[in-house]
Amino acid sequence: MSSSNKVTVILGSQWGDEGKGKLSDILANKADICARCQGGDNAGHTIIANGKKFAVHILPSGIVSPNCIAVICNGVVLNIESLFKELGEIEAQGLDYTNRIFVSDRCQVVFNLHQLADGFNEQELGRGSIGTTKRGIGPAYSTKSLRTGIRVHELYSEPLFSERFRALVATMKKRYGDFDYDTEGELARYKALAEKMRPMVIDTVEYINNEINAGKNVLVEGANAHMLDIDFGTYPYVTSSNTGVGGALTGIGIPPAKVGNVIGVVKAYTTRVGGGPFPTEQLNDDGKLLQSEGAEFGVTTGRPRRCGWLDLVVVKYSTMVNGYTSINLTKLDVLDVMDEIKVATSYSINGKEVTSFPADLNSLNSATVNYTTFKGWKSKIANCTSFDQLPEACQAYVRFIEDFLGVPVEWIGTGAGRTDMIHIK
Ligand code: 2SA
Ligand code: GDP
Ligand code: MG
Repeated sequence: MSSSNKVTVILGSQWGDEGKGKLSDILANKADICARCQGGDNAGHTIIANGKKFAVHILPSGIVSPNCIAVICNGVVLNIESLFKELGEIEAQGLDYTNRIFVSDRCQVVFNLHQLADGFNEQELGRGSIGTTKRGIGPAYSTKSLRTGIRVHELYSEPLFSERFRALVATMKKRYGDFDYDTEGELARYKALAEKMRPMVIDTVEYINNEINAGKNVLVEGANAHMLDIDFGTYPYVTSSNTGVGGALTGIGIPPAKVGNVIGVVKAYTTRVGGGPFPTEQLNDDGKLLQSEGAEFGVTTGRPRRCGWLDLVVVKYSTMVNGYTSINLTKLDVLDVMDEIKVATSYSINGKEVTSFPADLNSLNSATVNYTTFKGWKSKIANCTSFDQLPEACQAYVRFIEDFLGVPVEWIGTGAGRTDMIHIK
């Protein structure tokens, strides 16, 4: 590999759960490093490989490939308990992770305090709640911005860590009232967890940049997705990080010139978990069919996912921001049963046609969605291994998406397993 080797970034283009984990796993098989750059254990990435099912939340999907090194970079908010729980699950599935997992000394730590705050915030919002995963993600990014958060390297510095931890508890109690919390007991517990993690902690900024310069193949696995981005998503119904290519740069500490391919993962229909607008949602039999055929349940919380038609306004917007070089169209097989399939191509708001996603959620409430309708192919595509083998109506659906976005569809998911993927070269 040459020293001009570029990083590949995998990003969710909709509201998450597009199937990033599956593509990450496929590409991680040939990668030296698979890195996470943002989010925390709110993510839920499923990998089905060699007859086994893995669900990772905080770990990069590359952990499933025996020769791939998994790196949790500075932009991630890290729940150390979740890290060890998942590593235990990985080990129980027969995988050895020795010397294959590194954690950035710059990560912000998610304490159970942040999880409590997440619950309190949601309670306060009542009917207007975000529908978070209650993993403490928003509060952890909040204390990062407030500069009261604690970074991994601080865990190893006394009396700094104890002082900052006690101060964090005090601030939380001022904000949320005097909740029950064994500060000294928790502090001791976190110190023990930190010691257990110590061999994994490195300066990932220096490590990854050196590895790229040495010609290593680095894969970045985005978590959550474009419409959950704190800047570009359906604010406030979003997560608390930048989920796009910008988040990959700042979340790892690499210059833009080191990024090569940016693969946008696009589910062949749309799903969303939690509250917030969803213009193409189908609260009818079509939505129910997508939900059951696609087995649409949250990997982290088990919540049923809301379902609707593919929204190309969303995907075009996400393509504009992230500059996808190719698309992985996933779960196309789920549409096998549909008589007809709809795709949103624009919205009409106050009599005007809108082709980019508006910032103001109120204007979305009055929007009508303009659809293009396709005939269903009504046959199973699970055994198709090339584009030519797909039924004609199915090919037309893929070509339409490709033309609309102006980006080639390079991968097509035809089932949940590692091998259920058409690669168009
Ligand atoms: P948070 O917990 O603060 O990040 O929640 C804020 C919003 O972001 C959504 N969110 C997600 N949406 C889809 N998938 C996610 N991961 C899990 C999965 C979700 C699950 O893979 O299925 O199991 O429920 C994820 N994580 C965060 C969340 O629903 C809020 O709308
Ligand atoms: P992620 O968060 O983007 O990694 O996606 P999730 O793992 O949360 O959800 C995607 C779900 O779809 C998982 O259950 C995957 O096993 C499954 N999946 C991924 N690709 C395909 C596909 O092409 N077809 C089908 N039927 N299932 C898929
Ligand atoms: Mg998911």
